[in-house]
Amino acid sequence: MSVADITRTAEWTALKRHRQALAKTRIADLFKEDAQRFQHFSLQLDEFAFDFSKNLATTETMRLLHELARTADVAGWRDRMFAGEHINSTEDRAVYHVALRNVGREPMTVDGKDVMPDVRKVWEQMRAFVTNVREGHWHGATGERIRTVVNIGIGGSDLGPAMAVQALRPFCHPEMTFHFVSNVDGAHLHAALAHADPASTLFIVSSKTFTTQETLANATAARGWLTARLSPGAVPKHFVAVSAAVDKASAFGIAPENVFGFWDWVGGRYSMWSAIGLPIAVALGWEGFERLLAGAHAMDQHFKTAPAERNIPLTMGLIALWNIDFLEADAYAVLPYAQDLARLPAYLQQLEMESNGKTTRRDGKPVKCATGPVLFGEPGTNGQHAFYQLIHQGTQRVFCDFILAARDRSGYPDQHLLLTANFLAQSQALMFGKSAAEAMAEMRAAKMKAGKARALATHRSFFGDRPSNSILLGELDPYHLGKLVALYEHKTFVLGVLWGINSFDQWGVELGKQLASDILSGSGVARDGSTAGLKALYDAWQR
Ligand code: G6Q
Repeated sequence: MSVADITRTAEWTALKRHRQALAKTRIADLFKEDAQRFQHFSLQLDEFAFDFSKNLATTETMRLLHELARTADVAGWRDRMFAGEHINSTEDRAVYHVALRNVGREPMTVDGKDVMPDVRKVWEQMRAFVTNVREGHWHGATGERIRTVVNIGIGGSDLGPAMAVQALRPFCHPEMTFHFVSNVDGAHLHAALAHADPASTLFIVSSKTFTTQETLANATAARGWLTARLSPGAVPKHFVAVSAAVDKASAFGIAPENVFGFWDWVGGRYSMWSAIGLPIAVALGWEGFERLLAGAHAMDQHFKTAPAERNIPLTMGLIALWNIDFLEADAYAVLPYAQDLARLPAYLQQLEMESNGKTTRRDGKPVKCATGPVLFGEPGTNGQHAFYQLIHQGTQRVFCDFILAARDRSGYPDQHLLLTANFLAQSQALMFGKSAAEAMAEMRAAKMKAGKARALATHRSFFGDRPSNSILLGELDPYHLGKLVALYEHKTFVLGVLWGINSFDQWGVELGKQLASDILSGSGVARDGSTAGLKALYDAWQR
């Protein structure tokens, strides 16, 4: 089993000491010392490369980090996850999303039961449904085929499918439109339905519990919209559900055969591989969805079997820990150089911040080191013209992941060359920076007067030495997206094990939900002056 407090281990102390020894070393120096640094500090899994060479990490750093991983028993925890043990201790559940993409034939058991027959049964149900809808055999109440799909869900029942359908846009059914409605703000539903034709619209209500306030409110409003335009009897032809609570979905008016099930061993933010991925499967077709699962499965197999020093999720987790706890990074930017990955940072925000944004260890004691950082991001090159300024010259230390697909499907190859040049240039700029002397020399070479150049030199200098990883995919297709997302999942898990926290619960989101109920019922408003004052203004402004 893992140690309770990782910061009290000899390996942690050795890393602290090692960090001091590197105090005067810059990342760029490491490239001068080792002409083969890229080969030594990058890992590959087919057409998937993870380059961590632009980090302040030496062979000794990696040796010490791997020692730490052994002490924390990362491999043991990984094996317990793959064995279906109840590693989600506070909810007493297995963490078994890896079974959902087990495209091999081996059984996978939870509590002594092979879950694969049930998983395959839902795959068959999904496959039949997806084919019917895509080929126009599923008819709405007036006999129309389905052209618009509206997924209603929130959090884990929204972010994965919304991210993946956008990421895989070139692979989606060309004559169908997909909307994802999550926010309880009616504006979100309104925007989705503004141009929708009820006769050809299908709603997928996605909720593991079928009790989530936002989802039920949106689903009820959508049902009202549909029945007002068609008829109350139209509901079964226009609503299906994805839920672990079949009875509750049936009570809503959804035929039990149109409820796609999943299980309590699937955590919300790890659920896009389950029936929660139904909109992805409708968009891509069943084979495309299977490719997504196969890509994730390939990463699972790699995580499970690759030796520690060649293991991509383990290495990525260790490098993140090094940046967060030893190099004191303040934040973490995920920067996809792919417009279609625009929702990836939001997806990863939930994955990483809900999983590892915690201060209590598994043993109930407080953690003694920094845990999950603030994660943010936007596609490059847009981010370059917005927040990269702070990453280059701000006082906050941000470590970055740059992501690019080598082959492009946009049909604009010249633009892909520009995109690629920017992807490569940004991590280079972060590493090298520019000294005031270099800035001065540049300005003087451009014939600027010495006084003006001197005044501007510090403004135009960059610290450099900012760490980053680069991830290069062969192509942004279902298979590679599966690998990419599974990589981030396992890296998040590795970090949780190292910090000694449970990455699979989310008690921190409960309090706000409770207070919203109190406020809705009126009892919570007078609890503090600010709330009471705001509510009084709100009421006054209704008139
Ligand atoms: C994720 C969380 C959370 C959850 C939503 C939706 O890990 O559990 O984001 O997915 O609260 O819950 P339901 O699917 O039950 O509506």
